[in-house]
Amino acid sequence: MYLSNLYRLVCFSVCLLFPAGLALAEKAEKPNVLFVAIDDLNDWVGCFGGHPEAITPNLDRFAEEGSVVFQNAHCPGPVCGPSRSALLSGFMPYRSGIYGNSQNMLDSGLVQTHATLPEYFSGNGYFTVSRGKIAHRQTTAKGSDPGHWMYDSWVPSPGGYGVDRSTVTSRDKNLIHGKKAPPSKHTKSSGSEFAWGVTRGGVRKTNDFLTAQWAAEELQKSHDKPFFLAVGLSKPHLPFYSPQEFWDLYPEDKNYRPEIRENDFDDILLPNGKKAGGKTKDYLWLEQNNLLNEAARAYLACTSFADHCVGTILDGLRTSPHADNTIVVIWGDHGWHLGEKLRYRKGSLWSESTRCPLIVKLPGSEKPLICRRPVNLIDLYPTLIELCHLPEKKNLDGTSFVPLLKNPGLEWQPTLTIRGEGNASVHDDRWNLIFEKKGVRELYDVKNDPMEWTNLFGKPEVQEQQAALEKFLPARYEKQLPPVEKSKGKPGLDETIRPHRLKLDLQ
Ligand SMILES: [Ca+2]
Ligand SMILES: [Ca+2]
Repeated sequence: MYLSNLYRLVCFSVCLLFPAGLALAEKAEKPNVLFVAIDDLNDWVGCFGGHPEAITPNLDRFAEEGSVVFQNAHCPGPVCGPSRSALLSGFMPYRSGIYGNSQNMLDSGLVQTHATLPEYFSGNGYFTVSRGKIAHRQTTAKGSDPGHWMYDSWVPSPGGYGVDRSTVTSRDKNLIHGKKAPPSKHTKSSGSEFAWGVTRGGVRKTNDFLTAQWAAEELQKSHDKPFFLAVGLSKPHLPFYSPQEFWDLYPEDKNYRPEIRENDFDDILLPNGKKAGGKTKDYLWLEQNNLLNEAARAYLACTSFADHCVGTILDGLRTSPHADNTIVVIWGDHGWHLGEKLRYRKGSLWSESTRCPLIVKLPGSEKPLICRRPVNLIDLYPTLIELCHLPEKKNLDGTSFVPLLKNPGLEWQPTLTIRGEGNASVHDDRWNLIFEKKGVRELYDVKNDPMEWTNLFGKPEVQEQQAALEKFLPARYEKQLPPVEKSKGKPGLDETIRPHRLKLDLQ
């Protein structure tokens, strides 16, 4: 902070003498930010080591080009809404009351009085621009709210994925490769359609590629101000639709399933002694139709497609005038189960669901580093403030991890993930402690038991570690905010939010 104050003083003095020189000095000093979100990407990425067959050459190349790969990064909440709302607002779910996908961050008193991350950058001299999913889309009484109001410029995506219906497998529709599957009790679903298939029209017709191409073009532009460019890719979020060429990377006859233990819940018990879980409907439907392996293959194909789009964005940066003065942050909003703990999807406090990809590259850095210290997406707001020399912002829940970018082996505090009001996990370098409101308690030695098969909670040999981690659990949880007010069919964006926010005296 001292250095940055000194910098401002020097700039101020220079400004008095050479007003035109200040703009130049500031522009040279302030790095741009390229902020790339990948929806529902877990650690099945080469440089994260989560799957031996994952083919992600673009993310891996980027990791090798002097990035810091955070292999033990976690989400504030294990679904889109709370994770992204926390990252963007800077407030953890237990403080904002945003625990699920049905709450709008604008209903939080904290968000109403504080600038979000893009707003803070805009208010401090940056040009902020975005396309694709960064915030979790909500509705308001006046229309749609995809977070457009946070940016100086927000570009809508065309949306939708054309798919070849003859290739579609869908649990919700009970279809296998476009044909009716045998009758099943397990088809009824809530949430996104559990489906996969091949897109029509090739890569260039896909929403994510168009978004990536837009970002690459945006990166060629020159601006008077430093920029904060936020790009959101929507895959590998369900349904797993991807172009044929990415399916072709994964031969059908190979095994892609992670190792699964049928008795995994024998040691995860409710206070009444009953097992706290078992096979979910997704799992049962896939098992009934012998599709467990194909589901994993579909996710991998979709991941390779997302990686291709990341490559398009990064190639845009490499050939741009900003290549040497841009901080790059690539993040996934949470993890994803593909059969582990007998389930699919996200939303749990096991590491499969809380761990998310996070890669940060500073301008000019050439040495690739791996950081295994526990960090969290909540830390990005204060980290980017520090990296871009913006004024310090008080009250944020995260901690700047700038010291880890220079020395990834530094001692570091454990980090939290919140799932609903009253449920939390605490991760440190080695352990995952899970506390649930309904009384389930778990402790895993993730370092030696990465699949979290053996629950050690309460065992005498782990008492010390357990007690140390329990200290990091939230003392209280803010009450969950009410679900969003529906727009009652009003089409279009809610255009009243940004003018309202600009009028506020935000902290
Ligand atoms: Ca997500
Ligand atoms: Ca177990």
